[in-house]
Amino acid sequence: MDHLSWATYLLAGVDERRDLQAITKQVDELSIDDAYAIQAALLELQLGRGDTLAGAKLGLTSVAKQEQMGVSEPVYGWVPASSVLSDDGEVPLGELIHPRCEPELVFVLAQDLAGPGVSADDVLDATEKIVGGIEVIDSRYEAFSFTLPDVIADNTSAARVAIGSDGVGPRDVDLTTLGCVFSIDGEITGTATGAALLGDPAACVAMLANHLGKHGKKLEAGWLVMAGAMTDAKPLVAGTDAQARYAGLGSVSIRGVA
Ligand code: OOG
Ligand code: MG
Repeated sequence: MDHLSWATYLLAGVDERRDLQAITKQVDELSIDDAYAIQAALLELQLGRGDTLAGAKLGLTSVAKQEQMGVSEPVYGWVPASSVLSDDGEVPLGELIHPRCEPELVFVLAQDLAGPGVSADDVLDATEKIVGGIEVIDSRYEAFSFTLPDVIADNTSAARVAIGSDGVGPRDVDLTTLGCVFSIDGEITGTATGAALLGDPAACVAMLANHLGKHGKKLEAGWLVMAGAMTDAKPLVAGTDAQARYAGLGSVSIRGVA
């Protein structure tokens, strides 16, 4: 399989703000390994254009998201620096295809984390602080519909992310009971605690470090690591105000602008 040509196919969708037919509709088989190889080639293309890495992400770590997307396994991807929104939280919609937004806990790392063998405890030791965030996802596939390998190849739908300004030390909070209230235009659309993320957000980050270890990569000091959405995602259209309020972490807001 030609990983670079599929990466180029996906990047054209990003650049031209156009949705694409899923890869699995066009090939007989797309293995998970091939999907991560396409994802790696896509990242190389982005870095080759001057982007840098701000961190890494998990996706589909909550039952709410797995049920919404019909995919029941976690996925791992990258957070390019160009995807981090400025503090005003404005999301220019002309740059995106059919964005959705979702509340996420974000780990800011003080130390590298290299798998295999990384535990949830190791993650807490390596974390500087936990902050609240909102991810804007934007599947490059038609109808926001995909299989597991498709979404992996597409860097797990990553598009934009807003990061809160208040953080808390990883051992100054119980991540499993940390509550989140997500609202769209002032209406609460979802609530969850950290335990929604496979029982423990730190264990999710450990899984990501161990996944990267298999590919000779690691999570790096200074990176943002997004643990995955705690509730299902909601459409972000012009004028939409999305707000995520987190116990002890303050709130994060974004707004879709035409
Ligand atoms: C896949 C990306 C999932 C999350 O937090 O669950 C993700 C998608 O839903 O398009 O980022
Ligand atoms: Mg997400």
